[in-house]
Amino acid sequence: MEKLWKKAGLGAAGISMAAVMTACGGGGGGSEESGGSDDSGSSEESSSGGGFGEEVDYTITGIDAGAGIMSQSQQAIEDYGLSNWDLQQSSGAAMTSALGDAIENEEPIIVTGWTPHWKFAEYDLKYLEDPEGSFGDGDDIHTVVRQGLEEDMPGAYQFLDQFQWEAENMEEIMVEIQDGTEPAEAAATWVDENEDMVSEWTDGVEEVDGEAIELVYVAWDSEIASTNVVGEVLTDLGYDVTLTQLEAGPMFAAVADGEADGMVAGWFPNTHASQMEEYGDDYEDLGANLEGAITGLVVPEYMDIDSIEDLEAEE
Ligand code: PBE
Repeated sequence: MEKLWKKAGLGAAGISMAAVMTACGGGGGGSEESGGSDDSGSSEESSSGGGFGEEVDYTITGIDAGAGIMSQSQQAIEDYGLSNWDLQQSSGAAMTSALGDAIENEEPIIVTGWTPHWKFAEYDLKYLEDPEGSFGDGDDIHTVVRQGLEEDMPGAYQFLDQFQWEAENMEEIMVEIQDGTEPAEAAATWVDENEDMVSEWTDGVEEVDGEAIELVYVAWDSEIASTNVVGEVLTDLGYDVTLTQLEAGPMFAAVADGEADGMVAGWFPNTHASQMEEYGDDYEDLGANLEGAITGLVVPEYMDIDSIEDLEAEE
């Protein structure tokens, strides 16, 4: 993971992104809980790792099947010989709800996790080290548009090309949405409160009068936040904006086919490697809108485990 932290700009700080983001967000998990699980978590058992599989029923709590992080987790199951482990398919919302429940009861849980995400502000969490590199070494999140957009809608194209922010910006709005604000409303407030950044994105962009534009996204918390912010700015520029929620494959296909105008959810080069391969020739990649995104397996800090290597298949 070392490379990855460097990429995320954390250098050799020796602490996880999770810890950093918790510190920034001032979230509530409480570091006083870091003493390890006390039910069966004797240190012998922990160091053999055997205890963890049993405790979590050899289950990794995943998200929607089409997410790249699911293929990466499946790869990890192979790379680390976790043959009897089950990658449970659910959704981003079901995953965070299971995580919240587990933390409330201080129970063990292993989830597919990613940064930026509000969960690091809310809970004390850590990424498991991934010495085999099953999750790659991080991504940038790219803006991707249909062929011909530049010609058809130069203003929208220019704005989408200039849209760029940082993990902490995205996380702010994610926390707001998690706290119960409707995504569109949270986006509008965020845009109002971040005029300086937004004016850089719209610098030199001409306004229009009700031109229709459609963005596609998947209901991942990170993409709900970014897509709503971009939609809000386009609305302010005079566009008639439709945000359409799809599964991951159809999202890429829609932009590649020209059915949708664009999206801001391409995690390249690792998480969406297969989509890049399949659709990359048919869309236009406008480059990174956010640098230093991370995917991996995530556990609560109180779990006495540090690496995917510590997990074991049933004996
Ligand atoms: N994610 C969030 C996505 C990309 C954005 C990490 C859940 C995925 O795994 O495909």
